[in-house]
Amino acid sequence: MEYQILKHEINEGIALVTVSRPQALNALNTLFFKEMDHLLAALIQNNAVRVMVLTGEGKAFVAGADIAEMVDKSAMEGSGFSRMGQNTFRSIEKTPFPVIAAINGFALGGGLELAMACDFRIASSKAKLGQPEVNLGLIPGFAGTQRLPRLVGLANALFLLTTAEIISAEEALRIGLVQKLAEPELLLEEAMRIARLIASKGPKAVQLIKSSVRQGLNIEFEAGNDLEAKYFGSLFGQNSEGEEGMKAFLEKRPPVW
Ligand code: CO8
Repeated sequence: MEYQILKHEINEGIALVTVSRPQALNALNTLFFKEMDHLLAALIQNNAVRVMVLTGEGKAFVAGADIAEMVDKSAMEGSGFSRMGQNTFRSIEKTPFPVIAAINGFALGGGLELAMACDFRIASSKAKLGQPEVNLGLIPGFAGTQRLPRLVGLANALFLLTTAEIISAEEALRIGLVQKLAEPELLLEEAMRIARLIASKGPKAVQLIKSSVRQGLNIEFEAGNDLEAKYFGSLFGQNSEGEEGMKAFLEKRPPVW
């Protein structure tokens, strides 16, 4: 597929994906969702990919869903657009590898929803984040009403969603919406440093952590424990990743994954 909006490159197990539609502040349109679905499927098939970093080109990470595309939609078309975005963002959440959002600027509306579908977020100290949908007489439609309270708690989520307040990167860090800040010119370097750190760990263990944590959130605690015990066991045995990691420790050498 010829990508018009998404740029991507894969180096040393890290897929760097850039939303590149800067003339519209990377606003999310139907083409974006088609391209992202296609690219995610290709990255999942590629066993070399251990971590993905997602960022935006220009002064925005993503300034929201494309208002120009949405304005004429009927109720049914609006729901369809919402479903399309929800499905794509769910696919990001379900990738076997961790996905890091590197928030380089505005992350508004659908843009913050996209960042929230990633596993964690690093932001430029100049980034601005918010859910301004109510300014447009809308609500978030890409699962923002579901993910935001899970990430920052009920009251912080309702505050952001109902006031449409745009918050600074520092405030986002304070409420746990982002996990780390970096100077704007060092953001990508820092995101890649963290991606390389994760890529250096036991690859199967990293995948099983993502799967255990994400699946565990949606099931009973005891069922989550069962899942964890099953995954834990799968890392043991002859020629297993766990065997190599533990032997390497005891033999005082780096592991060979
Ligand atoms: N959609 C379409 N175009 C956009 C968007 C957007 N979300 N954001 C910016 N643009 C365009 C502008 O129209 C402008 O285009 P042009 O040059 O042709 O006039 C260009 O990008 C540059 O933008 P500005 O000139 O406005 O740049 P500023 O630096 O002055 O302002 C802002 C930056 C503050 C980010 C401003 O652009 C803005 O407020 N953007 C809209 C932010 C917003 O409201 N986002 C939420 C959108 S709604 C949403 O995301 C709902 C998600 C769920 C959808 C569910 C499906 C049904």
